[in-house]
Amino acid sequence: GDRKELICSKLEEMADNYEATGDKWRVYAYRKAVSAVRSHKKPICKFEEVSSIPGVGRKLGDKIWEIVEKGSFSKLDSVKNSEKMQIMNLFTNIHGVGSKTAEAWYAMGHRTLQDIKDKIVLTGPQTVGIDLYDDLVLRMPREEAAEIESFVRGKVHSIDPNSICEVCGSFRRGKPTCGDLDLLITTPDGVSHSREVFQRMVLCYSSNRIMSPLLEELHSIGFLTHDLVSVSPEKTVNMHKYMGVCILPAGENERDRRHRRIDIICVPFSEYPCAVVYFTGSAYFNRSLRLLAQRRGMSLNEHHLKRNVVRRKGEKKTAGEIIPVSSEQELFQVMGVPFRPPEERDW
Ligand code: TTP
Ligand code: MG
Repeated sequence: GDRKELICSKLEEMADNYEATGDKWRVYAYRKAVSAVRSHKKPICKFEEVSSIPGVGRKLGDKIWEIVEKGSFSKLDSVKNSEKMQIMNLFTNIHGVGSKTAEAWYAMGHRTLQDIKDKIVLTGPQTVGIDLYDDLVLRMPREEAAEIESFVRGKVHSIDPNSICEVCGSFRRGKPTCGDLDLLITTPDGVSHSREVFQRMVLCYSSNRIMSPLLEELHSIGFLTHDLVSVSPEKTVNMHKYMGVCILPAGENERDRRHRRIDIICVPFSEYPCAVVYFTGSAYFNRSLRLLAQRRGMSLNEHHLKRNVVRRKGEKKTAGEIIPVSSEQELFQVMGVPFRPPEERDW
């Protein structure tokens, strides 16, 4: 029979292991292979089928064939069972801990979460990450993400009925589970294409008028339970970014609610299309889009698309000019890329 789901789950698990050790290239190769296997239309029963999948090289092909033949993946089993890998996974699953920190803690001889609690001076976000470890290690079902979204959207619209509030991230890409909820907020300002200084004022205005009261209310009703990072436009570029933890009120029939990660980001209306594309992702898709922009003498980030950007040896020589775009569609069009719906933006 077809073993696609088994193949994908084993490769995905291997990618997670490599992520914990910081091996970015292998993570990339394995994730890419997962996506190639998923979108392969025919069942995979013969070796020739494996090697014909675009994006799967010979080495990975051999591994996939092992999974097809034996139903197991010996390299994954040995890596997974190694003590070090289990601990690296344990540590990197703490919010705010990357592979370098985990590696350092391991080298210092720490092996358990209790070791970390007792012997490490943690950052604020890491402390939250450890306190809520059992909840935050889990991805939330799509249905719960939708509930959180409509809950927050209701609050946003009761503050300002004209504002626009949209979930991005893995939810918008149609994923069955989400690591967090990425919520983007903006207010139509009627002055979109005017000077940057003016837009900054407009952002500060919506940040004061919408974001601040929103966050205050969500805290006061106990929906937001922990703050991770909050950067307001006075301190940073054109964006008010809040990262924290929330919990839905328990309904009558629900099992206990869990804490979930939520990001709420407020941007000026003129930057909304670029922000939507960026926060929809995936991170891999964003990288491809940025490279594509560069090849056309443009540059793209979460704020703007710019033209006439001259680079020499990868370094920007001219800053370029902002190309105003009013929608995602227009952004793709100006870049000369066929539009891709969010569900098709994993790569
Ligand atoms: P995430 O919420 O980290 O990613 P996600 O929503 O795709 O997946 P998950 O279910 O695990 O939450 O970030 C949201 C988007 O921001 C992501 O899809 C693309 C963009 N992004 C980058 O482009 N580069 C990055 O390094 C990160 C962290 C995010
Ligand atoms: Mg997300």
